Amino acid sequence: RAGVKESSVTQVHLHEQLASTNTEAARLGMPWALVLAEHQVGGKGRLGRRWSEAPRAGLAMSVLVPTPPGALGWVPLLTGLALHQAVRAVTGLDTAIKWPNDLLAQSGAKLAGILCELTPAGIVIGAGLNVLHSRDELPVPTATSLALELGPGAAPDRTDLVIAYAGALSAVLNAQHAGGADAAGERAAYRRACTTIGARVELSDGTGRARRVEVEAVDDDGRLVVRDASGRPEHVTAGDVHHVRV
Ligand code: BT5
Repeated sequence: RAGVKESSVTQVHLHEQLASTNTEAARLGMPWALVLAEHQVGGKGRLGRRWSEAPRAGLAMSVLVPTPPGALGWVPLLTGLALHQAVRAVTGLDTAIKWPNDLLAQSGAKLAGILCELTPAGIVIGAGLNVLHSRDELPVPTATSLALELGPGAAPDRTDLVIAYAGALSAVLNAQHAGGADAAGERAAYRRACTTIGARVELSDGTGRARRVEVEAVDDDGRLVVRDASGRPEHVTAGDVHHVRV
């Protein structure tokens, strides 16, 4: 990738307790410093929702990266790809990416969520991953953890996951920055791992209104291309999808 400066995580800030690693990464304002918390007590989800953690069971990780030129819509999606790759590299588990970036187990239960926030200093990329949780430690019935998915005796090492994620995140973002075939390769990898493409889903726009649509693709801006009953294609930037089983 001649001429493109490669970036990667340069520092790790490990906190015993924080309200939100995203808030701390924004406050710190240091590009590529990875902020971790053993216990995140005020975790933020998307659209004003909450992300719940059990102490020392999950991973809450945030990093501020300089805002890349163009293609901003792909940053949250490629973050999902990086986490998917890290989980596979460390545990062998093949997770499904639900657009834009939830990681689901094969059962459809949620393993991880991602929140990207645009700030004047750059994009704060936050990821929450359920690692060691027992059933009782999970906040909602729709959640699962890597330990539960892998079964007894196979609890993955959280440090290994942090290292794999930091490496994968810098690799996908550097490739996106390089453009051309590198960027196209990452987008193709995302599309392969994203099980929302080709699915029939309930699409809600955050106001509680939901409709059933068919998903055709993720376009070059990272938007979902859907078709409703009228057959008219539409490009969706934000919202929630629920995979519908048929
Ligand atoms: C997300 O939101 O999935 C994004 C979560 C991002 C969390 C990370 S942790 C590090 C960084 N710092 C932060 O403050 N945030 C980021 P959303 O799609 O809105 O999903 C939230 C919903 O998922 C909640 O309303 C619950 O129903 C459910 N949920 C909450 N905690 C969960 C968990 N640990 N596992 C699975 N589902 C959970």
